[in-house]
Amino acid sequence: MPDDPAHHGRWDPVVGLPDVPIHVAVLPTGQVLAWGRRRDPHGSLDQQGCAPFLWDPATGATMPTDEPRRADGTPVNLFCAGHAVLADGRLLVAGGHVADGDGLAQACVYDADQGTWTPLPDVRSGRWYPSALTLADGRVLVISGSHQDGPDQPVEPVPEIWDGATWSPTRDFVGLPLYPRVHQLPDGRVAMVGPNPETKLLDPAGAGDWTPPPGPAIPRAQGERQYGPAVMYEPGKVVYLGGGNDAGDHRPTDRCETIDLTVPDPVWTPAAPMAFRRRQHNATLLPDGTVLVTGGTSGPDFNDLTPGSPVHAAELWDPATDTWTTLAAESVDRCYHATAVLLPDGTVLSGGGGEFVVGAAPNAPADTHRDAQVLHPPYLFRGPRPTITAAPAVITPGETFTVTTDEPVAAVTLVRLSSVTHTLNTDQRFLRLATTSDAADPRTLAVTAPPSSTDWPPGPAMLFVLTDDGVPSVAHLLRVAVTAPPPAPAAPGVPAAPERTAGRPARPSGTVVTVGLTAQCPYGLGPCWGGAYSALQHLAGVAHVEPVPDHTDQTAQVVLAHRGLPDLAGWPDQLARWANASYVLRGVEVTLAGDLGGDPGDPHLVSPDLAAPLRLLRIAPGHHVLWDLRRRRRRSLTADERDAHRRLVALRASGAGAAVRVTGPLRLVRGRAVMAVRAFSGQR
Ligand SMILES: [Cu+2]
Repeated sequence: MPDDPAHHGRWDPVVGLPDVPIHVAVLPTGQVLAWGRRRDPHGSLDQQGCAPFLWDPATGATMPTDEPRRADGTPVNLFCAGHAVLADGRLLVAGGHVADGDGLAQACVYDADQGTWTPLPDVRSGRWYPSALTLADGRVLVISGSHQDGPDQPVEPVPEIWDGATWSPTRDFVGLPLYPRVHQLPDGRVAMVGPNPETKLLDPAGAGDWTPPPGPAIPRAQGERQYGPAVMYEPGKVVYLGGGNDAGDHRPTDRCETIDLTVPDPVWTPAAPMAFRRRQHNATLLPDGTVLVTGGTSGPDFNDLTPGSPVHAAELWDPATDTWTTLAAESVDRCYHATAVLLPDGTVLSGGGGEFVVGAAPNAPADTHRDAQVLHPPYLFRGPRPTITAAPAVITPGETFTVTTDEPVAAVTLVRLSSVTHTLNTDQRFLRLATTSDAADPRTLAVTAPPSSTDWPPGPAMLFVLTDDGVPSVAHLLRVAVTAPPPAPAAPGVPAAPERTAGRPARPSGTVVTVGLTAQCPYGLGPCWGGAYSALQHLAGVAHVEPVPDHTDQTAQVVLAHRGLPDLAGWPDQLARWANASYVLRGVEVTLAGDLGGDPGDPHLVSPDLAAPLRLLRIAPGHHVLWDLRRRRRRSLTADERDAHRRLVALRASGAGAAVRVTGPLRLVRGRAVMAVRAFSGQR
């Protein structure tokens, strides 16, 4: 019965919206706040101002709302910001957009009751694609995001925490991914589970130390998994869904893994795969504890919109049985810049997509979606809905409270209000609450609130009751109060502004290797650096990775533990294991010193650092390791570079001094390393 909505759900018709809902938050008023990339849909993609609007699920009406401004009245563009729903129900938004890769340092809050934005003190640097997360004690972690520093576009390595009055830095973490997948754990720490393959834990108390999780450091499968969502489907339990790029065909994966971060030795464990490969998809927790996946593309390009590549069918994962059910298909591509959120009536709003630049040109206007579509999940077709007739407006962790319903129900659940952008929703949570029904009237329930604030960070939440058949009520909106103790004041000696290089070991003295990496992410290696930084550290022989890449040339610099050549044969597979095709190894270049040897017409470099004389060949355009990001191809060789080998041969023929320093790309020819000479210095 493919059309039976009780099995596959049903989509409403597409509704038009004033702008693309790239950033979406469900407000305590039940309305939805959204904004897109630009204030004027026909204007530049990089204007300041973003024209937020409200959408009322009850009436379908949209209306403009206040526009965020700095304290001096300058409008700010909240596109590419990170956001979190605060304990008091306001939405905190940090960072924003100047240009791709270059973020704003602003922060502000939106008050749904007033319909106004209020500026906060700036964050420490421009943050483009940061994540924000409400912590157990009500403070807010803001982490990652890139900004422009001359030609480089470094990712801000220092996270910071908002305590309601000031921002405080935590320990730095070089190599943060953009929009890190962060979640509050029941033990108080914050888990960063992606898109990098290695899971890291941040303790937001005190100085904010980072640790790997206990137990063996087992990376999540399939390496770097960009634009795959992570969902904490129970306190401490996370599922990572698809994303990334297969090292072979560059398509995203359908694979899913779970990790239970409440046990002593957490490991990523395979879960059932999705029916479709997906990247740029959204994952939404539903009132019955299942996880809905919508949209995304199955094609090899970053945001592959080739007909057939975007996935229109939704699917539903049940953590209790680890099974997937394919649901009805939506009408529109929902890929890059699409969003999905659970609405208080148990339906899901899926909207947006588009508004990006590939190379020099923006996406086709037809691929920009100023619209949304509502899914009625299968549970809404399985019988009459129960009704909550009374429930408190505020609950406190650990307490027991009373809920009355119009009929006996089988379960009471809580879903936190949340916000979403770029397949990232840090705040969404689900919990099944323990209940006892009254012996005299089963419609009166004694319900146990979440045990503690670490299990359930404070803030607005949707309370649902469900029938035996899993049919949910419309939510009762309430607020979970803060009970976690206020944070201990930072110990003296905590760095006020930790230095990027502080406390790092001295740079080793081995060969310096320039590594050409082509990022699948269209913004290049400057902002899209975290996965590459992490993968480079796993290459054989690498003792040090420079903390900031060269954005102009799209290269990274590593230092080997030894003098001599890098492991040319092993590196491509080693990189693929960790970075997948999120980064492709374009080639490596080194500068080596030695004496010229070999036939006069076929010079070799001879050095005690080299196991064998290194053949020096003429450079061809396809060898160049440096990249032209705008044109998306290797840089052209200059006349001097094309001529370098001829001049080297002439030097050798002249019989003049043999000591040279030669720079050029290395590659393997029939299993032997050769260097294409791009430049050299020596006696003439
Ligand atoms: Cu974006």
